[in-house]
Amino acid sequence: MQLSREDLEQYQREGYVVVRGGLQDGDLDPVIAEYEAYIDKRARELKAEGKITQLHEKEPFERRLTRICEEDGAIYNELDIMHFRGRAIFDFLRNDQLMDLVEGLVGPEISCNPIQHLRPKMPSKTAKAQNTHIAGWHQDAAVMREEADPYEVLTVWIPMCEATLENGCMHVIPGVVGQGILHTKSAVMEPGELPATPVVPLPMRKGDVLLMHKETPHNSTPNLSDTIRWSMDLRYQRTGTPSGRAVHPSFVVRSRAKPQSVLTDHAEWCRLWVEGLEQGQGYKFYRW
Ligand SMILES: O=C(O)CCC(=O)C(=O)O
Ligand SMILES: [Fe+2]
Repeated sequence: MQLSREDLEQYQREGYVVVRGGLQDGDLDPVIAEYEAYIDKRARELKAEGKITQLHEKEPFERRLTRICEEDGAIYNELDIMHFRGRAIFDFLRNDQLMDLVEGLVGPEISCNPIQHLRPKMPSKTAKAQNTHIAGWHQDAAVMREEADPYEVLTVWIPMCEATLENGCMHVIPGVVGQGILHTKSAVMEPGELPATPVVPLPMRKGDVLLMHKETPHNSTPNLSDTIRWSMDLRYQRTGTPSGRAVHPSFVVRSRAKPQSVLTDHAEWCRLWVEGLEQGQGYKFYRW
């Protein structure tokens, strides 16, 4: 699917657009299956080690990890993209349908930005404090280093199950692009730094894709449901422009000019991340 003229106009005007049904189940299901298989394998290991008493095999993807983590939280910290480094998620980062949407805003020479996460947002009532993942108000530009300021980095937020008001969907403040970084003290915006424009909540279904400008303020609210809000947030920039996190690997995911530059070697991507994570130790990721 290509972005329509209306999508492009909305993005230019509001600083975000939700593309309804931009992806199919077939695009996301290999990633989900890879995570399900890993959680199953790790649950069996934890049970064998006596750390959990039950496998919770019958629970769906949206609940199994919560049940396991009530007894032992180890798996939670192993799932983010740069630590997990699965083949299906690596392939998804250059998924054709996704690239077609990204190309509409970034152009045909696209690199994947290392600020990329897969988040199981756990129900607040049972999660440990560090696993609730309630994102305070921020602009993504503020989590990138200064060298990226003059360039665009597109945020792509993708729910892997339904994201609702109850389970903590995204919220944006529309129409504030062009004023630069509004944060003055920290990576979370203070109430006085927030524009007075009304907030737009963005409930989304699996298959919907949010494309968001890096200056658009956004947050996500607590997960008040009893299931996990699984999502990915990825970022893409024009190849050759700064990622804002130079110590971690960017790599080419689409190129019309040099198709052979696209990184398709999973082992090489894993190597880049292992090296980058090591080099990133002690690196100042934020400007505050
Ligand atoms: O997933 C969330 O709750 C927040 C994600 C976010 O801040 C982002 O995608 O930039
Ligand atoms: Fe963000």
